[in-house]
Amino acid sequence: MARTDRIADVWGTRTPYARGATWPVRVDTHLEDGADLESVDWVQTASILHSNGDALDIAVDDGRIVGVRGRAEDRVNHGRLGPKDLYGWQANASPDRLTRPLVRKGGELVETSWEEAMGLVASRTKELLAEQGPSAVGFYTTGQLFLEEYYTLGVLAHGGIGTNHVDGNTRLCTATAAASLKESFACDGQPGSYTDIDHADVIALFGHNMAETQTVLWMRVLDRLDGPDPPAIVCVDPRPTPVARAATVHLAPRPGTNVALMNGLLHEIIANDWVDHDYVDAHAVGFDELAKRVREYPPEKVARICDVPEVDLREAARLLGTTDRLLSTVLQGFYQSHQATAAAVQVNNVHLVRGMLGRPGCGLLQMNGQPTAENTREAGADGDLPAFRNWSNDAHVADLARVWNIDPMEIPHYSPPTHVMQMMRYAEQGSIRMLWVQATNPAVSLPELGRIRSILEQERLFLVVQDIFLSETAQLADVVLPAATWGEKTGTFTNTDRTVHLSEKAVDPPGEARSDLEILLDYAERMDLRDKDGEPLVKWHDPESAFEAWKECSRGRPCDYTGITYDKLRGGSGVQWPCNDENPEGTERLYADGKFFADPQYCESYGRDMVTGAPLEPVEYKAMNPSGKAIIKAAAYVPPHEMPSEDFPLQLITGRTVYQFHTRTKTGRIPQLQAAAPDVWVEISAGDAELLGITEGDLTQITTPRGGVRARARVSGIREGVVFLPFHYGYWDVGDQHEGAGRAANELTLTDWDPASKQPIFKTAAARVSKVGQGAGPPSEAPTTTASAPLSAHVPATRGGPGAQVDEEIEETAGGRR
Ligand SMILES: Nc1nc2c(c(=O)[nH]1)N[C@H]1C(S)=C(S)[C@@H](COP(=O)(O)OP(=O)(O)OC[C@H]3O[C@@H](n4cnc5c(=O)[nH]c(N)nc54)[C@H](O)[C@@H]3O)O[C@H]1N2
Ligand SMILES: Nc1nc2c(c(=O)[nH]1)N[C@H]1C(S)=C(S)[C@@H](COP(=O)(O)OP(=O)(O)OC[C@H]3O[C@@H](n4cnc5c(=O)[nH]c(N)nc54)[C@H](O)[C@@H]3O)O[C@H]1N2
Ligand SMILES: [Mo]
Repeated sequence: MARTDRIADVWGTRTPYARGATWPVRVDTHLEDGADLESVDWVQTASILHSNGDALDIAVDDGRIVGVRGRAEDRVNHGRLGPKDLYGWQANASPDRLTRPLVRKGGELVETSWEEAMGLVASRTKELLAEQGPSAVGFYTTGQLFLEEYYTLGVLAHGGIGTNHVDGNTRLCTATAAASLKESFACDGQPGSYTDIDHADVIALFGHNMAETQTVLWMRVLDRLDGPDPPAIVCVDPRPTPVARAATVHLAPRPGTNVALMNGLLHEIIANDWVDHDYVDAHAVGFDELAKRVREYPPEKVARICDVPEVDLREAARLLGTTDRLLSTVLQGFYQSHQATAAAVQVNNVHLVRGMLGRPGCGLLQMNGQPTAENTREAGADGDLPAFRNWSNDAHVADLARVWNIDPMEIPHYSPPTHVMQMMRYAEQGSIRMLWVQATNPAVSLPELGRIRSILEQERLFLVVQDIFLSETAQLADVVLPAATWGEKTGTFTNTDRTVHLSEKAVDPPGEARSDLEILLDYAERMDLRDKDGEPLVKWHDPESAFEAWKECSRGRPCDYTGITYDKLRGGSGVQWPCNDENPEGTERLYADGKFFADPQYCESYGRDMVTGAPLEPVEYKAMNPSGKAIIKAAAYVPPHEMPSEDFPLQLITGRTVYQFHTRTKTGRIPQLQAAAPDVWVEISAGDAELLGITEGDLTQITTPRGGVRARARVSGIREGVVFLPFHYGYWDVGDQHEGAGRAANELTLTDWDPASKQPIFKTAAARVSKVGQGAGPPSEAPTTTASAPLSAHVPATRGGPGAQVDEEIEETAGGRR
């Protein structure tokens, strides 16, 4: 047994293993001081602070959560946990939790009863439906609830209220994952599996800081790297992330040039004929167009556009082009950057032209970010129709109407679902008059916050916020609904590689807080939503009955859950969908047989034009892809919309650090995590710092055409011309140095989105940085263990101390320690 400070040593003790071997078990446990192992009960769940789906058990003593332990038997993590999960459970018992509903009276939020709060929500909905109809009502949900909750929301919003204004914060997160999969495979769903790490010879990470954002998946990669025949790593990221430091080839492109870079890589793959022509001929359409397009992107030209060394580009292409087992992952460095969908699609193209799908080690993971984002998409809470039904296929709409026992005309499908940036626009213009925000904090997480605040503050907008804390958004609400959260309610959720886990209730929620499912069921009842026989539209009453209803909705669709039950998920490992009569134990990889969900009658989507975003007509799709093959779609590079100028000479990118989660409503209240990354910082290169007279720790002002933010400088190995801000820091615990100035990165970001996925662009904006005041400050408090590692040797190392000790129990087997 090792005891490790998992703030200082984020990834813990190595357990090397060889290609094709089983990843050894290491069980990580963190309990509060004095917890009595003899008297605790263990309650099964999975992690809720990222999309990896690490399975764990909650230790419960006397009705309280006292710690967590990774689940050794689970396929995802083999017992391991990351820092956020090891310490994050403490947020549940925070004294700041919301315990009673609040309503705004005389300008103030005051405590009230559930009866009054829900009565108000229902009566306002009814008034608006009578006055204006369903277009007055919008729902903005999340990637952090459970499948059962999303499905209930999907049914009541689409089938009951009949509004097309339903989206999730998954729009900011994984809309491009879904869009790119729809473009290439005509359907959402990750082809790959985490076990591909066990077999891959090359692992390529595109705009993905896996080391900090899926720490356990990265432990798996690190253990392969420490074993015999380690894989080569290709990293595409402008910052020196821990991934970049472990890479065989690190390409640090200018932000916003991903399409040029991918076209350069594809140019080399095709020019060297590293193409699996048999695979392409049998299973894909569109190759010739790609070959023609990438001819315009020779390495010397791409090296200039992206500002990367030509030799590195060629070497990366050789690695991707000559391996037999390639695993690729893609995340926000592509999804939130310029030409998001077009860039992510080019990664799919690498796998298609190389025939690298459906075999061990040949994985493609268009990653998710949030823990339950997959379910938002599956259940239709992001505006799409449930179970990957196609809103532009009338037969699919009719089939959904059959499942819900309503008239097909009651399901809005006359136009694409309204994405959240458009919903904000409608609220700004006054046509959306009620907005119900669930488990997301748009007053910190949406771009151009000055504008977002002015929209959410409007008197004429009835704002309902359902949260567990009084977030920046909740403070603007007319009604605040206190929710129960993870550990306090039961439900299922699905990670990036389609593994479904059950999360059981371990303790009671605080005060009068209610689960999100209870809140939605109560609303459906108050709205008296009915099917066409006059029966209640929402026919379930608890998580398990909701899950059973969802299973029927998923029957025969790509994400088929019909073979899964709560009991099947209890005790052992999670199960990967599709799980049905044909695949009773689930499905490790999609498209193993070169067959896709792309048949015109079956597919989820006919795709979009990646430049304009216009949906393809059914006839256009049928003409292009009559026999349902994969689709190779080419794209030309165009420069980012906001380029550096004389006034704003730098490129600003934003993102994450390992110790904090999003707007920090949870992690900011956890001593070990908050102390490791207590305040905002700005990463700047040594060259730019020198030019601007800035040294480590100086207070600086970062300005874009939208606003300003104050942050202490971290002089780091980030590429020149680029500055980075973490977006975690909002306004609930600001210190003096921010007085009168902004702190949230999104004060600076722009109102702009990808035409195909509608995902906002958080990763390219022009900015300027200047020093505030005179004299050097103390070093910035940015972590030293991560991408923000300082160049200066004088910055104290990030440590957790006594409260951060974690037990690591390593299985001693042949495959284990070497
Ligand atoms: N610790 C922690 N883990 C998390 C989360 C968290 O908040 N904290 N959130 C979860 C969620 S919801 C998500 S979506 C994921 C996100 O996980 P990631 O996508 O890994 O995280 P980010 O930091 O947003 O962005 C990744 C990288 O993109 C790079 N980048 C920026 N612009 C560009 C560009 O133009 N091109 C390229 N190639 N790279 C670029 C940045 O330098 C950054 O290192 O993390 C999940 N896991
Ligand atoms: N500049 C910039 N902006 C970004 C990003 C970026 O990289 N850069 N990343 C984007 C991405 S990928 C994401 S995912 C978003 C995240 O942005 P948000 O979704 O706004 O961030 P969170 O802090 O996770 O907000 C979740 C809210 O739900 C509450 N909550 C937690 N659990 C529960 C529950 O069980 N029930 C209820 N009802 N509430 C609960 C929390 O207290 C919190 O207020 O930010 C996006 N914004
Ligand atoms: Mo996300």
